[in-house]
Amino acid sequence: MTRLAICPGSFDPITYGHLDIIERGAKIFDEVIVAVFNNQSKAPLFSVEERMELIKESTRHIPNVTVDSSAGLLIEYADQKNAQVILRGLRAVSDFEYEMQITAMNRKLDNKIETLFMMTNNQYSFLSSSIVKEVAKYKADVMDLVPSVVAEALKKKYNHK
Ligand code: COD
Repeated sequence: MTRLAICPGSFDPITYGHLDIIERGAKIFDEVIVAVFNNQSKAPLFSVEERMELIKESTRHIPNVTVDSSAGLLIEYADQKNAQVILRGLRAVSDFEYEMQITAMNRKLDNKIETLFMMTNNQYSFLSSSIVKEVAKYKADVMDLVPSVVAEALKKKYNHK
């Protein structure tokens, strides 16, 4: 049986923190689908297509990773794909409460699919898409935080030369 994990998120845009979770997941599972969803509580900077393209460029080196998107419920998507696992990253205690809520709701909707959490790599524990957008907007260097294609895309979005 192919062991398939879905790595869902808004990825607006993908950061080295996300990429670390995706790379580590790809070592454990036969296949990882990075799936872009809209988070109702976040207004995205990049369109779904732009986010997918940035993830594709950033994960080109990982052969068992594919990129997809969905406008539906995560648990229904995971079920349609016959995934065994939803893979999420955890940074700090502040992530925990939110993750517990969505995991509990997903389990109520479908209890076959497990949610697994991977602790962030220490060096990325402070890193989030929001913080990257905040500093990129003010022209700070984000090369250590995101793949270079993402840094370029941020410059374009904010009309920086
Ligand atoms: N280190 C490690 N992990 C990280 C880091 C980092 N520096 N940064 C982010 N991550 C992890 C996050 O913890 C998360 O696991 C993943 O990477 C993606 O993060 P985000 O911020 O891009 O994604 P979220 O949290 O906005 O994603 C939420 C979903 C879009 C998955 C959620 O809203 C959803 O499932 N939407 C679909 C509709 C649905 O089913 N809703 C019902 C849920 S109960």
